[in-house]
Amino acid sequence: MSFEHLLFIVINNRFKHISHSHRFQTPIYVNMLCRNINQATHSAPFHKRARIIHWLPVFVLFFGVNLSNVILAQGTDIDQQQIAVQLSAVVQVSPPKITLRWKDITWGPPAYTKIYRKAKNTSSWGNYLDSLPYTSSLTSYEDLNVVADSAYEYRVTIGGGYTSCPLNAPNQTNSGGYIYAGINAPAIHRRGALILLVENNLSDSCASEIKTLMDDIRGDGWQIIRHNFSKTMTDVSIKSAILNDYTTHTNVKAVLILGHLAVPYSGDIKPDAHPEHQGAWPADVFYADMDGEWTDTSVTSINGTYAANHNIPGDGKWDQSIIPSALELQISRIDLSDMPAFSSSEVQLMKNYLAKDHAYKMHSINIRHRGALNDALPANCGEGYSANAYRNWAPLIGKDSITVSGYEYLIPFMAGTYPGSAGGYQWVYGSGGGTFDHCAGIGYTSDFVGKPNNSIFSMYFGSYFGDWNVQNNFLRAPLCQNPPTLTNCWVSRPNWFFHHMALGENIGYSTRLTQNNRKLSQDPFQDTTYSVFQNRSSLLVSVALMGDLTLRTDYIKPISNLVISTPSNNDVLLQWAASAETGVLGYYVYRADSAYGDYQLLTGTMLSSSTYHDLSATDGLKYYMVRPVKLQTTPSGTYYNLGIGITDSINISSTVSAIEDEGSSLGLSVYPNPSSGHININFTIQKSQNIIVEIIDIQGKTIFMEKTNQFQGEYSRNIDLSNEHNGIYCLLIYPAHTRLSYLHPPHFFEKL
Ligand SMILES: [Ca+2]
Ligand SMILES: [Ca+2]
Repeated sequence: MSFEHLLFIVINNRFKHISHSHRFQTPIYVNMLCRNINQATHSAPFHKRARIIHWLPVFVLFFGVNLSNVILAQGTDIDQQQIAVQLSAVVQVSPPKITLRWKDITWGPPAYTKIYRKAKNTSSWGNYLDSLPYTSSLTSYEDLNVVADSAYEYRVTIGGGYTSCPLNAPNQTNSGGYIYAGINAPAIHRRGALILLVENNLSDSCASEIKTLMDDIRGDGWQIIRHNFSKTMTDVSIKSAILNDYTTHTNVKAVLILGHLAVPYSGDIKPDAHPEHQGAWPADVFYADMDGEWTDTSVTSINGTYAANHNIPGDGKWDQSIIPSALELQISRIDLSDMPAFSSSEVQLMKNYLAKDHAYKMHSINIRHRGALNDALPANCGEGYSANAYRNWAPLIGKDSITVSGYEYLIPFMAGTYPGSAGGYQWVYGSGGGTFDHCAGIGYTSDFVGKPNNSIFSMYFGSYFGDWNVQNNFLRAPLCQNPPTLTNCWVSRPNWFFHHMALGENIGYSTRLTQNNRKLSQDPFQDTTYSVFQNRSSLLVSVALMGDLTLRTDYIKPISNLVISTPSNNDVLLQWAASAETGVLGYYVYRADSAYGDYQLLTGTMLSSSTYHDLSATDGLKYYMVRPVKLQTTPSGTYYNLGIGITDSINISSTVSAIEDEGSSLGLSVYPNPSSGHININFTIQKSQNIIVEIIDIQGKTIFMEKTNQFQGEYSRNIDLSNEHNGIYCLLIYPAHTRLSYLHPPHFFEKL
């Protein structure tokens, strides 16, 4: 008999013993899993699973085996899918309609299905749109009270069935799902200002990679305020710099940390329910709360096993266990320091990370829009850990694109070593008993070495490793593999909500919603905006995103070869090569006065050509950006998806003129001016040449363009602009071989 078989029997017997006994259902275990800081303590007996989870790290720590089979062999409380309503949407423009669809819920069985709807920026759902008696065939809902070019957030709650879990008074099931569904939802042109904090050593050693990161972030609609800081700078000093930016700049929305800048610690918490792991945990949320009161005067917590978690008054670790006020800013960190399991240096790991980050945003790597999960922790009396995967992934990738990897280790599965798993998974979820560098059923930190996979967003849950500022930490490990996963987070305590990403929001947006998802009361079943069956640990200071918060789910290829010129006083001409993306509808052009400043949209409507004239620029150094746009279809409907903008600059001076002096000899006449729509254009070309005649509107959009080869003699056209809007137009006449000079100065006329 092998050692593993022996261990299996030992553990199996232990668990059987527990499951047939009430001796462990004592208040201490109720406390372990239930009583997080802001939650009510339950006097009801706690379920056996609490005990099993507690045992896991002990066995794993000493014996180092995969216990997922063992745990699953015990049977689960419920199928964790039952806790998540897996929503998707099909939309129609005319007449406008959103049809929600979901997978049937069977536990209970349920008594009712309720549909709620709200606007994105409100927190309350108000009264439901509809409440229907539950039937197993009720798996869709049509909303006809919608308009196109809009998006709506929905919640579907299916519940009222019976559950035997004693925690769920009055023993009623309650499954929920969320979706942000759009009918051609508008493009997101501006996302606000992002404060980029770079650790000094990385600033030098990764200079060009960080420049590319900044260009990509700017190209996604962010302004950037950058600081390089030392590792030794305190969290108080860093926070002070952030606060200064927040108050002196308008529209600051996010903080992104590169490297091992000071890690704030806060609270007296144990979200993984281990008494020996209680105390202060890493709390980057400290950097994202602009007006809450953070104190270091009251907490004394010194009974934990790990000195890093000890917290006493005046030691620089904050008292707060829950965030003292809602976070104003999105926050995330790319910290790849102290990861010796990967033989590469921190600098090389960062270079690898930023290279993948860039390639993903350029849509130059092939992403499989599907998810893989390995679910080694059972539901724990309705606390559905993997429900986080089902609930979020249905609106993002579709409920039919979710693969359960089974009892195998997830890391080699993702690396494509199993049938059908080649090509990777955009989303990954894994749960299992944990230590700082291990998640049972998923693998060890060291397992990520040499097993590249194509995943982008991951979420893992298990004991210990949510406390991430530790050598070879498992939560940071996926970001260190090569090529790396781009984000990771410790989901389930609390539950996370990523559904807005289906229509173009970035993962930092979802992170902040999750961090701010505030309870209405001490009732652990009641949250406000995103209510989930047994949402433990919400508002805790430990909720954090590892990786680049600006990341999104869908990127399209950018434009290339942007050339900017000034053919005349009044005109800045932009030309570019089209995006190679299939299905690009057109382009938007933006202008700013500084490289990473506020880019204003110049084109009110989308351009269909690859040329733009800016007639409104003033003198000085100007930065221009061009972004392609595509109508993206996702399991949440459709939205206008902007590619990363490409930028270049030009110095505009009104004393420079490049007009060829043939103008007067053309004998140009444009009449009537103003006109009501039909205008006549007449001029004469003396010397045979290829010419282009173009009319643009005041926004630079091309209204009319005609190229004529080997033209000589009189040019005469009557052009119908009666379907165009009223306003000022500009006529341009130039030789086809170059747009850098004109045959006549730009000629303005008006339509009334
Ligand atoms: Ca303290
Ligand atoms: Ca606040």
